[in-house]
Amino acid sequence: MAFDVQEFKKEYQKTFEELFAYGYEDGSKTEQFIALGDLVRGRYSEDWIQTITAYNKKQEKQVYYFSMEFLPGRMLKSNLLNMGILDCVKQGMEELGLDLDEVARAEVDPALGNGGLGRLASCFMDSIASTGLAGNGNGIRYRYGLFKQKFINGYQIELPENWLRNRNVWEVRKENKAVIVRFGGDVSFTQDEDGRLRVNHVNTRDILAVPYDTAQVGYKNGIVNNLRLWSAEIPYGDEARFSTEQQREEVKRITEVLYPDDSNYEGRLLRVQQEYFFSSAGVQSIVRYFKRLKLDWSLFPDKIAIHINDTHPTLAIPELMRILLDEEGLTWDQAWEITKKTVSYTNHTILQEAMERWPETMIQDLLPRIYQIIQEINRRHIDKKAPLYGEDLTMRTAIIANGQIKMANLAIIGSHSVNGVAKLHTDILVADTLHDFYVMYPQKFNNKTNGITQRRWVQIANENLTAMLDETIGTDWKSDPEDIKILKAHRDNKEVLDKLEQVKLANKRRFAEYARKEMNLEIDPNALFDVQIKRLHAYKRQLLNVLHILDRYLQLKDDPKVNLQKRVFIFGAKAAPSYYYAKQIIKLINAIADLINNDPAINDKIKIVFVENYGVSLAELIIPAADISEQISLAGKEASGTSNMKLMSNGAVTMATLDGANVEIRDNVGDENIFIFGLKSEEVQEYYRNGVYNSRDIYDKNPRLKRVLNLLIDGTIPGVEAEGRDIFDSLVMYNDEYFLLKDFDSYIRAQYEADTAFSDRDRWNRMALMNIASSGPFSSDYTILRYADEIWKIKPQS
Ligand code: CR6
Repeated sequence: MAFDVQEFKKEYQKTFEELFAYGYEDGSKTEQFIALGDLVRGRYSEDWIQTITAYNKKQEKQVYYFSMEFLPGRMLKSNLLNMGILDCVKQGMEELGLDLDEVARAEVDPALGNGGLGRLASCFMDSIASTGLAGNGNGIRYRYGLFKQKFINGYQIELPENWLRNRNVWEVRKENKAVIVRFGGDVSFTQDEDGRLRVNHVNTRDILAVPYDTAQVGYKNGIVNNLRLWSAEIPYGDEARFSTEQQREEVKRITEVLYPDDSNYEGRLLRVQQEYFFSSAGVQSIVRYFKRLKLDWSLFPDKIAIHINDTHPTLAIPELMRILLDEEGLTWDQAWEITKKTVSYTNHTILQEAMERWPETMIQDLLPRIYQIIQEINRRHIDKKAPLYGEDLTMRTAIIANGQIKMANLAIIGSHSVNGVAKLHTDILVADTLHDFYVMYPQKFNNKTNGITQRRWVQIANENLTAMLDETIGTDWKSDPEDIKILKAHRDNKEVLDKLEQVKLANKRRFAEYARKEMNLEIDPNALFDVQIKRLHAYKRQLLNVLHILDRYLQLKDDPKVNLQKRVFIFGAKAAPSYYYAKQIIKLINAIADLINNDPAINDKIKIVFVENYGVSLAELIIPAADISEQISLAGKEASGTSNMKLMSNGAVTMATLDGANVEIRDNVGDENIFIFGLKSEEVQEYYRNGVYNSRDIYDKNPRLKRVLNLLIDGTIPGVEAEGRDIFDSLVMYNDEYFLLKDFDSYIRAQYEADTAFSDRDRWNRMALMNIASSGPFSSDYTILRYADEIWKIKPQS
């Protein structure tokens, strides 16, 4: 794939002219990007073919990662980096009078995911290719990604995100690989001459699933894997059956738009159609591949692993059963054995509102044959387990109950592995949320703590830090992330600490520039940048952050001379459009920003920056500029978190509750390099169990907190009369579901410790250094190797 600069320049000019019939100098940034994208795709295509051919020839076991969401971010620089030609292309572009970064920004950031779960899937795709594993992604090619967020008068407004407006240079439409997915219809049975039952499934509504493939380039290893996203279309030759505009619209609707909910499920018909659509298409194309190998069906699990990312693709289980039973004529026991051995499942949340449950009648109408199979799985499960575990426990694990189908139960029963995404999360699954299943299947449960790819989150997002690390510890950390620990040897090296401070300052200036240009806000790069970037959710407690800001505000109002560290509070968060409370919090934060940013008495000691339309690209700008990483969810609620890992890798110090992967971050950096506060998970559990929490009581007895809370309702903050009242009531009158009031004091204390630490530059730089140096174990390369070794049973290619 290598180039020399001259060769690249020639090829780029040629590609551009062939595409647009004029010189690149006259092209728009978008055109310049498209030409570069086309050139790059052409450049890896040989390796792409080669990789797939080799897998097929060697009949290597392959994993298929089924995920409703992938959140790759812009792909140009990531592909260039992994191909090992980033520097060469950068120089070539420069010699052509172009700035690679500017051209790269013309790529539309495809927001085909909501948050952590989708981004994790993309980090995993990068790591699967980069560690040399035979792996494929399987998902949906949404016509519209997650909505674009705008603030109007401080309120969130959602606009459609037409990410395909300028053509997607990375995807390849594979019409010849399309499959038919069937909905509805009538099921009946007839008996063959040999006595076998034959299933007749007729009068179905048939939808064509067309795959669009995108290369997943491994890091300097020549491996190029495949991500397959399916699009719904009218079957060729079947146009007559979809003669009205409405019928045609219904087909297209299936892959039209991503549901904008994060850790919350919407029990809509269209959503379950999406889930079956991509699960069925994926399973069908896998079976088609396996059949070409001409092996005995019993070898299926030796060649194929299907991983389901949360319960969204769970219908892959009954779909595989259906194909093996109805189309391939296997017996139930054979099919069941194969299915269980093939499928594994990751749970990403314990929140009840995120647990998918579908009305039985909905599934029965939409997928009559799948419904029968689920019923049979359920019947056999109960028959088998009730004598062993008793009626009560067994019925609690039933797939169908009270007219609902519980997807997590189906996923656990129909797979051989169930994992959580951080140690604490897995412990809670085992001890509590999924305890009944743990009693039945202890061997299925395991932990796989999430990870992130430092290729995107350090090498691409933070070039300053990358250069500084290369200079200080060499370049091995790029291929072996653990090697970054060598940096610890420099913890007392003043020169290195100063350099690190300069790197951070440069990144903060870059963000300040953005705030000035895009938001018309002046911020001081020397202030402490305090960052909370994640979806807006009550359990993530952005409001606790707000209470701290208001507390500071009051102190400065009382005494403008009070010795407080100058801080810039940076927020990025989208709220699900129907999540009313979350949207009220957005409005509140924007109103407080207006108030404080424009109050001359505060004298810039506090600035609040709430960026619009937070996503992967903005994360790449903000994370390298962060001093503090806010990870302040109520203990037990955040399954893992992954921004915590990205921020630590970039030298931010974590302000954390002992939740999700924060616990493991603490274990790695040590208590002196993190700020821990708040209730522990067991304490929260205990409060829920004995029900003695009384937030009103705390409000009455804590004058400092009371004063802060009263700001929400006393007119101090203009324009939030309704929001302020509702939020106040949720905390004080309706007993504060997420214990903000309980954790307030210890949070404030931790924040003042952070102020003190920050004012000692050497101390702070050392903390930042220790965070970077301890971030290696959170590489998704290691996470993925553990999945491969312990769950999928596949080995890196040699
Ligand atoms: N919302 C968890 O809440 C975790 C990611 C990826 C989440 C978050 O803590 O880091 O998954 N859960 O494992 C779901 O999406 C259901 C998330 O992103």
